[in-house]
Amino acid sequence: MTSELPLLTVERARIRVVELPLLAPFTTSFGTQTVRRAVLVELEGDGAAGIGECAAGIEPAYSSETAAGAVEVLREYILPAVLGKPAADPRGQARRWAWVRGHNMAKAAAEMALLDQAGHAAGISLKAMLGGVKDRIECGVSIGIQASLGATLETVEGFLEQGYRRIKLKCKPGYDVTLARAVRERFPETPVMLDANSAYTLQDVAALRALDEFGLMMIEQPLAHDDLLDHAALQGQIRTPICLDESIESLTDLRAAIALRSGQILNLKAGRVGGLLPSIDLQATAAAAGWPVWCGGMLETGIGRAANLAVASLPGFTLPGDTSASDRYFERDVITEPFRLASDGTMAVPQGPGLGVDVDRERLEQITVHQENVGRS
Ligand code: NPQ
Ligand code: MG
Repeated sequence: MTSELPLLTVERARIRVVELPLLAPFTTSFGTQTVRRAVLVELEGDGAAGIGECAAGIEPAYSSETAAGAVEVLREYILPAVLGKPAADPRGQARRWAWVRGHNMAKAAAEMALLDQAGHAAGISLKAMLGGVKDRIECGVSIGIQASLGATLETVEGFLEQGYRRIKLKCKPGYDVTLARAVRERFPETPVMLDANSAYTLQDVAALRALDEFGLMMIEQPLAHDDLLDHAALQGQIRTPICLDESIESLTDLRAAIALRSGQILNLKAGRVGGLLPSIDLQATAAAAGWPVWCGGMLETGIGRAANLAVASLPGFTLPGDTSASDRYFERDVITEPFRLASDGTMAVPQGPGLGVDVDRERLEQITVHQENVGRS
Protein backbone atom coordinates (compact mmCIF):
# COMPACT_ATOMS: atom_id res chain seq x y z
CA MET A 1 0.00 0.00 0.00
CA THR A 2 1.42 3.34 -0.95
CA SER A 3 -1.03 5.65 0.83
CA GLU A 4 -1.49 6.32 4.52
CA LEU A 5 -4.93 5.26 5.63
CA PRO A 6 -6.81 6.33 8.74
CA LEU A 7 -7.67 4.12 11.69
CA LEU A 8 -10.66 2.07 10.74
CA THR A 9 -13.14 0.05 12.77
CA VAL A 10 -15.58 -2.51 11.41
CA GLU A 11 -18.77 -1.92 13.38
CA ARG A 12 -21.20 -4.01 11.33
CA ALA A 13 -20.71 -6.94 8.97
CA ARG A 14 -23.10 -8.77 6.68
CA ILE A 15 -22.75 -11.75 4.38
CA ARG A 16 -24.91 -11.83 1.28
CA VAL A 17 -25.20 -14.55 -1.34
CA VAL A 18 -26.32 -13.53 -4.82
CA GLU A 19 -27.07 -15.49 -7.98
CA LEU A 20 -26.55 -13.77 -11.30
CA PRO A 21 -27.58 -15.72 -14.41
CA LEU A 22 -24.95 -15.98 -17.14
CA LEU A 23 -25.86 -14.81 -20.66
CA ALA A 24 -24.59 -18.14 -21.98
CA PRO A 25 -23.36 -21.35 -20.34
CA PHE A 26 -19.60 -21.30 -19.65
CA THR A 27 -17.92 -24.69 -20.11
CA THR A 28 -14.40 -25.60 -19.00
CA SER A 29 -12.66 -28.96 -18.65
CA PHE A 30 -14.12 -29.12 -15.10
CA GLY A 31 -17.77 -28.42 -15.89
CA THR A 32 -20.47 -26.04 -17.11
CA GLN A 33 -21.66 -22.94 -15.24
CA THR A 34 -25.02 -21.33 -16.05
CA VAL A 35 -25.25 -19.00 -13.07
CA ARG A 36 -22.68 -17.09 -11.01
CA ARG A 37 -23.38 -17.61 -7.34
CA ALA A 38 -21.23 -15.12 -5.41
CA VAL A 39 -20.71 -14.48 -1.72
CA LEU A 40 -20.51 -10.78 -0.89
CA VAL A 41 -19.17 -9.19 2.30
CA GLU A 42 -20.63 -5.83 3.37
CA LEU A 43 -18.90 -3.82 6.10
CA GLU A 44 -19.65 -0.55 7.87
CA GLY A 45 -17.82 1.53 10.41
CA ASP A 46 -16.51 5.03 11.12
CA GLY A 47 -19.18 6.34 8.76
CA ALA A 48 -17.90 4.42 5.73
CA ALA A 49 -19.15 1.30 3.95
CA GLY A 50 -17.30 -1.33 1.95
CA ILE A 51 -18.22 -4.34 -0.16
CA GLY A 52 -16.18 -7.31 -1.32
CA GLU A 53 -16.78 -10.33 -3.54
CA CYS A 54 -15.67 -13.91 -3.02
CA ALA A 55 -14.37 -15.86 -6.03
CA ALA A 56 -15.36 -19.30 -4.74
CA GLY A 57 -17.70 -21.29 -6.97
CA ILE A 58 -20.64 -23.50 -6.05
CA GLU A 59 -18.62 -26.72 -6.34
CA PRO A 60 -15.01 -27.36 -5.26
CA ALA A 61 -13.92 -28.02 -8.86
CA TYR A 62 -11.64 -25.10 -9.80
CA SER A 63 -10.31 -24.91 -6.23
CA SER A 64 -11.13 -26.63 -2.95
CA GLU A 65 -13.15 -23.61 -1.79
CA THR A 66 -16.93 -23.34 -2.16
CA ALA A 67 -19.41 -20.51 -1.73
CA ALA A 68 -21.07 -22.31 1.20
CA GLY A 69 -17.72 -22.95 2.85
CA ALA A 70 -16.77 -19.30 2.45
CA VAL A 71 -20.00 -18.21 4.16
CA GLU A 72 -19.19 -20.41 7.14
CA VAL A 73 -15.54 -19.39 7.46
CA LEU A 74 -16.43 -15.70 7.06
CA ARG A 75 -19.18 -15.97 9.69
CA GLU A 76 -17.31 -18.09 12.22
CA TYR A 77 -13.68 -16.93 11.94
CA ILE A 78 -12.72 -14.20 9.48
CA LEU A 79 -15.27 -11.47 10.22
CA PRO A 80 -15.29 -12.04 14.02
CA ALA A 81 -11.50 -11.52 13.94
CA VAL A 82 -11.93 -7.90 12.88
CA LEU A 83 -15.39 -6.86 14.18
CA GLY A 84 -15.16 -4.05 16.72
CA LYS A 85 -11.34 -4.07 16.77
CA PRO A 86 -9.58 -0.98 15.47
CA ALA A 87 -6.44 -1.39 13.37
CA ALA A 88 -4.11 1.05 11.68
CA ASP A 89 -5.11 0.02 8.15
CA PRO A 90 -6.55 -2.87 6.10
CA ARG A 91 -3.22 -4.70 6.24
CA GLY A 92 -3.39 -4.57 10.03
CA GLN A 93 -6.95 -5.90 9.96
CA ALA A 94 -6.01 -8.73 7.60
CA ARG A 95 -3.27 -9.81 10.04
CA ARG A 96 -6.04 -10.67 12.52
CA TRP A 97 -7.19 -13.59 10.38
CA ALA A 98 -3.73 -14.71 9.24
CA TRP A 99 -4.00 -17.68 11.63
CA VAL A 100 -6.82 -19.15 9.50
CA ARG A 101 -5.25 -21.75 7.26
CA GLY A 102 -6.31 -21.74 3.60
CA HIS A 103 -9.68 -20.24 2.60
CA ASN A 104 -7.89 -17.67 0.46
CA MET A 105 -11.01 -16.66 -1.45
CA ALA A 106 -12.98 -16.03 1.74
CA LYS A 107 -10.09 -13.93 3.12
CA ALA A 108 -9.81 -12.00 -0.14
CA ALA A 109 -13.53 -11.13 -0.04
CA ALA A 110 -13.21 -9.67 3.47
CA GLU A 111 -10.01 -7.84 2.50
CA MET A 112 -11.68 -6.33 -0.60
CA ALA A 113 -14.51 -5.01 1.60
CA LEU A 114 -12.01 -3.54 4.08
CA LEU A 115 -10.08 -1.80 1.31
CA ASP A 116 -13.32 -0.45 -0.17
CA GLN A 117 -14.37 0.82 3.27
CA ALA A 118 -10.93 2.39 3.90
CA GLY A 119 -10.95 3.97 0.46
CA HIS A 120 -14.37 5.49 1.09
CA ALA A 121 -13.29 6.77 4.51
CA ALA A 122 -10.13 8.39 3.12
CA GLY A 123 -11.35 9.37 -0.36
CA ILE A 124 -8.69 7.22 -2.06
CA SER A 125 -9.16 4.83 -4.98
CA LEU A 126 -8.26 1.16 -4.67
CA LYS A 127 -5.85 1.68 -7.56
CA ALA A 128 -3.97 4.34 -5.58
CA MET A 129 -4.01 2.25 -2.39
CA LEU A 130 -2.43 -0.71 -4.21
CA GLY A 131 0.12 1.39 -6.08
CA GLY A 132 -1.41 1.05 -9.54
CA VAL A 133 0.19 2.97 -12.38
CA LYS A 134 -2.12 2.52 -15.38
CA ASP A 135 -5.41 4.27 -16.14
CA ARG A 136 -6.52 1.81 -18.81
CA ILE A 137 -6.15 -1.98 -19.00
CA GLU A 138 -5.74 -4.06 -22.15
CA CYS A 139 -8.44 -6.70 -22.16
CA GLY A 140 -8.63 -10.27 -23.35
CA VAL A 141 -11.56 -12.64 -23.26
CA SER A 142 -11.94 -16.24 -22.09
CA ILE A 143 -14.10 -18.46 -24.31
CA GLY A 144 -15.61 -21.67 -22.99
CA ILE A 145 -15.78 -25.01 -24.79
CA GLN A 146 -18.55 -24.75 -27.40
CA ALA A 147 -20.80 -27.28 -29.12
CA SER A 148 -18.76 -27.14 -32.34
CA LEU A 149 -15.61 -25.69 -33.86
CA GLY A 150 -17.77 -23.56 -36.14
CA ALA A 151 -19.58 -22.05 -33.16
CA THR A 152 -16.22 -21.35 -31.49
CA LEU A 153 -14.88 -19.52 -34.55
CA GLU A 154 -18.05 -17.40 -34.71
CA THR A 155 -17.71 -16.54 -31.04
CA VAL A 156 -14.05 -15.58 -31.49
CA GLU A 157 -14.94 -13.36 -34.44
CA GLY A 158 -17.61 -11.56 -32.40
CA PHE A 159 -15.23 -10.78 -29.55
CA LEU A 160 -12.48 -9.61 -31.93
CA GLU A 161 -15.00 -7.24 -33.55
CA GLN A 162 -15.69 -5.80 -30.09
CA GLY A 163 -11.96 -5.07 -29.74
CA TYR A 164 -10.64 -7.75 -27.38
CA ARG A 165 -6.86 -7.95 -27.72
CA ARG A 166 -6.29 -11.62 -27.04
CA ILE A 167 -8.37 -14.74 -27.15
CA LYS A 168 -8.22 -17.49 -24.53
CA LEU A 169 -9.83 -20.78 -25.47
CA LYS A 170 -10.70 -23.45 -22.97
CA CYS A 171 -9.41 -26.85 -24.05
CA LYS A 172 -9.32 -30.45 -22.83
CA PRO A 173 -7.75 -33.73 -23.98
CA GLY A 174 -9.08 -34.50 -27.47
CA TYR A 175 -10.16 -30.87 -27.99
CA ASP A 176 -6.84 -29.07 -28.40
CA VAL A 177 -4.84 -29.52 -31.62
CA THR A 178 -7.92 -29.32 -33.89
CA LEU A 179 -9.10 -26.27 -31.97
CA ALA A 180 -5.73 -24.49 -32.18
CA ARG A 181 -5.36 -25.32 -35.88
CA ALA A 182 -8.84 -24.07 -36.78
CA VAL A 183 -8.44 -20.80 -34.88
CA ARG A 184 -4.93 -20.23 -36.26
CA GLU A 185 -6.08 -20.79 -39.86
CA ARG A 186 -8.97 -18.37 -39.52
CA PHE A 187 -7.16 -15.75 -37.37
CA PRO A 188 -3.43 -16.04 -38.21
CA GLU A 189 -2.33 -12.82 -36.45
CA THR A 190 -4.53 -12.86 -33.32
CA PRO A 191 -2.81 -13.43 -29.97
CA VAL A 192 -4.30 -16.77 -28.88
CA MET A 193 -3.77 -18.95 -25.83
CA LEU A 194 -5.33 -22.11 -24.38
CA ASP A 195 -6.44 -22.91 -20.81
CA ALA A 196 -6.74 -26.57 -19.79
CA ASN A 197 -7.74 -26.12 -16.13
CA SER A 198 -5.58 -29.10 -15.09
CA ALA A 199 -7.07 -31.61 -17.53
CA TYR A 200 -3.82 -33.23 -18.74
CA THR A 201 -1.09 -35.46 -17.33
CA LEU A 202 2.47 -36.10 -18.52
CA GLN A 203 1.01 -39.03 -20.51
CA ASP A 204 -0.41 -36.39 -22.88
CA VAL A 205 2.94 -34.80 -23.73
CA ALA A 206 2.61 -35.72 -27.44
CA ALA A 207 -0.61 -33.72 -27.87
CA LEU A 208 0.83 -30.82 -25.85
CA ARG A 209 4.01 -30.81 -27.93
CA ALA A 210 1.90 -30.83 -31.11
CA LEU A 211 0.56 -27.42 -30.01
CA ASP A 212 4.04 -25.91 -30.44
CA GLU A 213 3.49 -25.29 -34.16
CA PHE A 214 0.61 -22.84 -33.63
CA GLY A 215 2.56 -19.98 -32.05
CA LEU A 216 0.31 -19.79 -29.00
CA MET A 217 1.11 -17.06 -26.46
CA MET A 218 0.94 -19.69 -23.73
CA ILE A 219 -0.89 -22.73 -22.42
CA GLU A 220 -2.48 -22.19 -19.03
CA GLN A 221 -2.43 -24.81 -16.26
CA PRO A 222 -2.13 -27.95 -18.37
CA LEU A 223 -1.40 -30.29 -15.42
CA ALA A 224 -2.65 -30.96 -11.90
CA HIS A 225 -3.53 -28.03 -9.63
CA ASP A 226 -0.73 -28.83 -7.19
CA ASP A 227 1.95 -30.37 -9.38
CA LEU A 228 4.87 -27.99 -9.87
CA LEU A 229 7.31 -30.84 -10.57
CA ASP A 230 5.37 -32.22 -13.53
CA HIS A 231 4.84 -28.72 -14.92
CA ALA A 232 8.62 -28.27 -14.82
CA ALA A 233 9.11 -31.59 -16.62
CA LEU A 234 6.54 -30.59 -19.25
CA GLN A 235 8.03 -27.11 -19.78
CA GLY A 236 11.33 -28.85 -20.54
CA GLN A 237 9.62 -30.70 -23.41
CA ILE A 238 7.46 -28.02 -25.06
CA ARG A 239 8.23 -24.59 -26.52
CA THR A 240 4.85 -23.01 -25.75
CA PRO A 241 5.26 -21.04 -22.49
CA ILE A 242 3.34 -22.54 -19.57
CA CYS A 243 1.21 -20.09 -17.56
CA LEU A 244 0.29 -21.17 -14.04
CA ASP A 245 -3.14 -20.47 -12.55
CA GLU A 246 -4.49 -23.09 -10.08
CA SER A 247 -0.95 -24.07 -8.98
CA ILE A 248 -0.13 -20.69 -7.42
CA GLU A 249 -2.02 -20.02 -4.17
CA SER A 250 0.74 -18.13 -2.34
CA LEU A 251 4.06 -16.35 -2.66
CA THR A 252 5.67 -19.59 -1.50
CA ASP A 253 4.10 -21.48 -4.42
CA LEU A 254 5.29 -18.81 -6.84
CA ARG A 255 8.86 -18.87 -5.50
CA ALA A 256 8.91 -22.66 -5.85
CA ALA A 257 7.53 -22.48 -9.41
CA ILE A 258 10.17 -19.93 -10.39
CA ALA A 259 12.98 -21.99 -8.83
CA LEU A 260 11.75 -25.20 -10.49
CA ARG A 261 11.00 -23.51 -13.86
CA SER A 262 7.46 -24.90 -13.73
CA GLY A 263 6.33 -22.21 -16.17
CA GLN A 264 7.14 -18.76 -17.47
CA ILE A 265 3.99 -16.67 -16.95
CA LEU A 266 1.61 -16.04 -14.03
CA ASN A 267 -2.17 -15.70 -14.15
CA LEU A 268 -2.77 -13.73 -10.95
CA LYS A 269 -6.19 -13.78 -9.28
CA ALA A 270 -6.41 -11.98 -5.96
CA GLY A 271 -8.99 -14.45 -4.64
CA ARG A 272 -6.76 -17.45 -5.29
CA VAL A 273 -3.80 -15.95 -3.38
CA GLY A 274 -5.74 -14.55 -0.41
CA GLY A 275 -6.22 -10.95 -1.42
CA LEU A 276 -5.17 -7.81 -3.23
CA LEU A 277 -2.38 -6.98 -0.76
CA PRO A 278 -0.69 -10.40 -1.17
CA SER A 279 -1.08 -9.90 -4.94
CA ILE A 280 1.26 -6.88 -4.76
CA ASP A 281 4.06 -9.14 -3.52
CA LEU A 282 3.38 -11.85 -6.07
CA GLN A 283 3.45 -9.50 -9.05
CA ALA A 284 6.72 -7.96 -7.81
CA THR A 285 8.33 -11.38 -7.30
CA ALA A 286 7.17 -12.53 -10.75
CA ALA A 287 8.51 -9.36 -12.37
CA ALA A 288 11.88 -9.78 -10.64
CA ALA A 289 12.10 -13.31 -12.10
CA GLY A 290 11.17 -12.09 -15.58
CA TRP A 291 7.73 -13.70 -15.50
CA PRO A 292 5.01 -11.60 -17.18
CA VAL A 293 1.83 -11.38 -15.10
CA TRP A 294 -1.78 -10.91 -16.18
CA CYS A 295 -5.02 -10.62 -14.25
CA GLY A 296 -7.28 -13.66 -14.35
CA GLY A 297 -11.03 -13.66 -13.99
CA MET A 298 -13.60 -15.69 -12.05
CA LEU A 299 -16.84 -14.55 -13.70
CA GLU A 300 -17.00 -11.71 -11.18
CA THR A 301 -19.90 -9.32 -10.83
CA GLY A 302 -19.03 -5.65 -11.28
CA ILE A 303 -17.76 -5.58 -7.70
CA GLY A 304 -14.98 -8.12 -8.16
CA ARG A 305 -14.44 -6.82 -11.69
CA ALA A 306 -13.57 -3.36 -10.27
CA ALA A 307 -10.96 -4.94 -7.99
CA ASN A 308 -9.49 -6.87 -10.93
CA LEU A 309 -9.00 -3.65 -12.91
CA ALA A 310 -7.33 -1.95 -9.95
CA VAL A 311 -4.84 -4.77 -9.39
CA ALA A 312 -4.22 -5.09 -13.16
CA SER A 313 -2.99 -1.47 -13.10
CA LEU A 314 0.11 -2.51 -11.09
CA PRO A 315 3.44 -2.38 -12.98
CA GLY A 316 4.04 -6.17 -13.11
CA PHE A 317 0.85 -6.77 -15.14
CA THR A 318 2.22 -6.61 -18.67
CA LEU A 319 -0.15 -8.87 -20.65
CA PRO A 320 -3.88 -8.51 -21.43
CA GLY A 321 -6.01 -10.18 -18.75
CA ASP A 322 -9.37 -11.94 -18.50
CA THR A 323 -10.68 -8.50 -17.55
CA SER A 324 -13.65 -8.45 -19.87
CA ALA A 325 -16.65 -6.16 -19.85
CA SER A 326 -19.82 -6.76 -17.80
CA ASP A 327 -21.74 -7.70 -20.96
CA ARG A 328 -19.33 -10.60 -21.60
CA TYR A 329 -21.17 -12.52 -18.89
CA PHE A 330 -24.27 -10.70 -17.68
CA GLU A 331 -27.46 -9.17 -19.06
CA ARG A 332 -27.55 -6.78 -16.11
CA ASP A 333 -24.66 -6.35 -13.67
CA VAL A 334 -25.01 -5.32 -9.99
CA ILE A 335 -23.36 -1.93 -10.51
CA THR A 336 -25.11 1.17 -11.83
CA GLU A 337 -22.53 1.74 -14.61
CA PRO A 338 -21.48 -1.60 -16.12
CA PHE A 339 -17.89 -2.03 -17.26
CA ARG A 340 -17.63 -1.32 -20.98
CA LEU A 341 -14.89 -2.21 -23.43
CA ALA A 342 -13.58 0.65 -25.57
CA SER A 343 -13.22 -0.12 -29.28
CA ASP A 344 -9.41 -0.25 -28.81
CA GLY A 345 -9.87 -3.22 -26.47
CA THR A 346 -9.06 -1.36 -23.26
CA MET A 347 -11.12 -0.66 -20.15
CA ALA A 348 -10.82 2.25 -17.73
CA VAL A 349 -9.57 1.59 -14.19
CA PRO A 350 -12.08 3.07 -11.72
CA GLN A 351 -10.77 6.29 -10.18
CA GLY A 352 -13.39 6.98 -7.50
CA PRO A 353 -12.90 6.20 -3.79
CA GLY A 354 -12.54 2.52 -2.87
CA LEU A 355 -13.61 0.15 -5.63
CA GLY A 356 -14.97 3.17 -7.48
CA VAL A 357 -18.29 1.58 -8.42
CA ASP A 358 -21.83 2.25 -7.23
CA VAL A 359 -23.81 -0.84 -6.35
CA ASP A 360 -27.30 -0.96 -7.87
CA ARG A 361 -29.15 -1.74 -4.63
CA GLU A 362 -32.38 -2.67 -6.41
CA ARG A 363 -30.58 -5.17 -8.62
CA LEU A 364 -28.66 -6.47 -5.59
CA GLU A 365 -31.88 -7.19 -3.66
CA GLN A 366 -33.39 -8.83 -6.74
CA ILE A 367 -30.58 -11.40 -7.04
CA THR A 368 -30.03 -12.02 -3.30
CA VAL A 369 -30.71 -15.62 -2.26
CA HIS A 370 -29.42 -15.40 1.32
CA GLN A 371 -28.21 -12.77 3.76
CA GLU A 372 -27.16 -12.69 7.39
CA ASN A 373 -25.67 -10.24 9.85
CA VAL A 374 -22.49 -11.30 11.61
CA GLY A 375 -21.73 -10.87 15.29
CA ARG A 376 -23.46 -8.19 17.34
CA SER A 377 -24.76 -6.24 14.32
C1 NPQ B 1 -9.70 -19.74 -15.28
N1 NPQ B 1 -11.70 -18.28 -15.41
O1 NPQ B 1 -8.94 -18.90 -15.70
C2 NPQ B 1 -11.09 -19.41 -14.79
C3 NPQ B 1 -11.91 -20.60 -14.67
C4 NPQ B 1 -13.21 -20.46 -13.98
C5 NPQ B 1 -12.51 -16.63 -16.98
O2 NPQ B 1 -11.53 -18.59 -17.64
C6 NPQ B 1 -17.12 -20.41 -10.86
C7 NPQ B 1 -16.01 -20.68 -10.10
C8 NPQ B 1 -16.97 -20.19 -12.18
C9 NPQ B 1 -14.77 -20.77 -10.68
C10 NPQ B 1 -15.53 -20.08 -14.13
C11 NPQ B 1 -11.86 -17.93 -16.72
C12 NPQ B 1 -15.72 -20.27 -12.78
C13 NPQ B 1 -14.61 -20.56 -12.02
C14 NPQ B 1 -14.29 -20.17 -14.70
C15 NPQ B 1 -13.37 -20.64 -12.63
O3 NPQ B 1 -9.28 -20.88 -15.20
MG1 MG C 1 -7.25 -20.66 -15.73
